[in-house]
Amino acid sequence: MVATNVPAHVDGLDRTVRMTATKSTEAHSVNSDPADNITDNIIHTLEKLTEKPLDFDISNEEILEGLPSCPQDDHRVLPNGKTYFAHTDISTYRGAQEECRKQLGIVAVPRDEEEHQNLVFLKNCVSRDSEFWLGIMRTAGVWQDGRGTELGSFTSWAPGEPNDGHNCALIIKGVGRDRRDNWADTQCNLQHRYICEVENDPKDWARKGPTRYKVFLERKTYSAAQRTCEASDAQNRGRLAVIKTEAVYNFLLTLIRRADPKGDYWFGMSKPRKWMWSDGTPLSDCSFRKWAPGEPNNEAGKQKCAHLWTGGDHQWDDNRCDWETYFVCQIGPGEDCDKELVPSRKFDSCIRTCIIKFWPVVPKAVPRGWVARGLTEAEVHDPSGLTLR
Ligand SMILES: [Ca+2]
Ligand SMILES: [Ca+2]
Repeated sequence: MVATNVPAHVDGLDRTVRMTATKSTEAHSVNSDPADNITDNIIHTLEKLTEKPLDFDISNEEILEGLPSCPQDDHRVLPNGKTYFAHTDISTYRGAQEECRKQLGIVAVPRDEEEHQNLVFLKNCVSRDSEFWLGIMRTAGVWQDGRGTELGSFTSWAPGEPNDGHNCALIIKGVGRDRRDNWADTQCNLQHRYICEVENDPKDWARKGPTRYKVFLERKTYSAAQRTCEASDAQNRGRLAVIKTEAVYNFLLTLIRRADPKGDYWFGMSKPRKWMWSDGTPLSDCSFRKWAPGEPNNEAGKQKCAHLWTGGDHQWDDNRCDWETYFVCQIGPGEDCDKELVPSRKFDSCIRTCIIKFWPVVPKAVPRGWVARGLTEAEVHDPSGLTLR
């Protein structure tokens, strides 16, 4: 173990310098870049401190031990505002681009040395022993990123690369010092890990994970609001915001209360026949509910769209879809709902356990039929006192 023995003051080395020490560029082979001398100095210093040669094939953990700690949520915000999100699955190049697109980004391709070092750092946090896609593909002889933008002047090809005529590229895992963490061409249909890069969020859009949200202080009917959301993204990923988790609900509450705490806001839930999220998920597939007390009441049989109702402390209320009010849009996949607590066919057999587990998440009022399923009237009236038998 090399880094274990590194004295504390070495841990204070500037991150950039340290990352330089773990990284090599084409410049190493020609030995002309001033950065090369810094790298060699650092390696020499580390070797002296640890009293043994610094083997560049030391493991991920050993290299990382002295580095700034890896992000726990596998993402890294760059000083220029760009964010790298590491994925832990493997995919073909096209599959990786598809996943990154869902996240409103592209497979990462660094545009300068600083971005490259950040990318390599995050990649090595995820796995130093895997190869990662570089976000470029060669089309008609030109390397382009996931948005079709040509690769610029910055490159970090390993010596001699690209040399196989393949149309995709990867960041090389630990082999030789002059190849590790640099680029090489490879076949596009192989499967590798990948990191997505996402640009700064546009003005007025707030990001939660892979999804952006925006509050519109314009009064529109539910369907007009939905059209505005759809039109707000060129790639048709816009819709009225879906609120499948408590976390998203709380996030949106903050946004709408900042925008206008006295407003009502459409979100993406309506009842063509049964309640559906605007992404097509039936509400019954998810366990999260936030109905205001007594809602949904389908007043006059005409309330088929849901809003965050200021009269109910911004909990959900069903209302007429032709009513005009503010709304919240999302672009991106949103969060998956919690399906664990969803009643299933097995529900009857576990009613007592299930209701304890759900309460007060699902039933604001316990359905009448539940008395017949083994609960007493009193327990239905107040399930909070329910105990297991
Ligand atoms: Ca090659
Ligand atoms: Ca209502």
